[in-house]
Amino acid sequence: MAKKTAIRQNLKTLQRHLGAKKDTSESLAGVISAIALAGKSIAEKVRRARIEDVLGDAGEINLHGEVQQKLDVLSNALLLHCLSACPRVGVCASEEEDEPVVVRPWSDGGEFCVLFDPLDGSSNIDVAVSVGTIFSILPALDGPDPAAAVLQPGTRQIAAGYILYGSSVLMVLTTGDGVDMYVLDPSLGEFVLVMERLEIPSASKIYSVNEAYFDLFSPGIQAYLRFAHESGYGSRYVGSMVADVHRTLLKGGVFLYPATTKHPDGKLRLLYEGNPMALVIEQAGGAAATGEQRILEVEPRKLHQRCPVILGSPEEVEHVTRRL
Ligand code: P6P
Repeated sequence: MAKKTAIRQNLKTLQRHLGAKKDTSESLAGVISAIALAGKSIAEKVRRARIEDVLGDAGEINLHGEVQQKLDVLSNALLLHCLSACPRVGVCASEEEDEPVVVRPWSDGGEFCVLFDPLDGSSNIDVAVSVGTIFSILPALDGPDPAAAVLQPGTRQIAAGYILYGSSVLMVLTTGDGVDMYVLDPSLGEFVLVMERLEIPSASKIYSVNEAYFDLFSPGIQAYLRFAHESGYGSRYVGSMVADVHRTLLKGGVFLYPATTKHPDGKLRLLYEGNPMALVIEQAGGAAATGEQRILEVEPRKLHQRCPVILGSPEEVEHVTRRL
């Protein structure tokens, strides 16, 4: 299990904890609070989805050719609304938006660029499987084209994390000095700190991959999977990145979405899935690689570019990468 400092007494809300952190400015805390506010609304919509009949697809196809779920569209709108109302947000970029959304220029206080996947794994909602919001916060850039700020490598992230809508609603967040976990307390309507400075187990015999693609994987990935089968590893795969990464963070192991012959860059998006998850895992003492380099060092070329993802316990990631 992840090492943790159990927080029993003097409950700390997200806002109070961020206010006390030396590495978190008031303006950054304001952006994170805006994400938390949107997350509370999304959590309510996800919980009541079947009651309010917002399940199923919205009848639209997004730019990736994927059927947009109604809740994708709603979650995207909630995040854009809450972030646009935050005076320090300059640019937003979303899996559900073709292009970046410029909210306000640097000269008007647009200090941060926020990228997000509003509801990752949304195709699982109809069967009540955990889904999540993934977010990445970069510095905005003072220049003629504010939207250019989205194309920065993951090492430039100021903060990153996810909100998991599961058996409980929780936020995992790093602002560059360790990883903290908050749970939404429904009686308070607040995210409350429950684990501080999480550390991922250095090794754990769990691997998480969609083995249906075995024949499409590279010989190196196939060799790793044979090693795992022969070494008594357990397999866990939810098919919702936030759920699979969260389990990996707490229990250790490795999560893989590698390149295949059909998708040479894998399926997951670099800027709002790979980078934020890589920062969280590295800040918890883990490793996150594409198979060729650290995910955080990939130089982005396009907003929606994909990247292979191999992340988790350092020893488990090494078992994979040494075979590639
Ligand atoms: P596959 C969900 O659709 C998602 O984007 C991620 O949350 C998840 O890790 C991946 O796709 C699952 O993809 O090909 O295994 O169904």
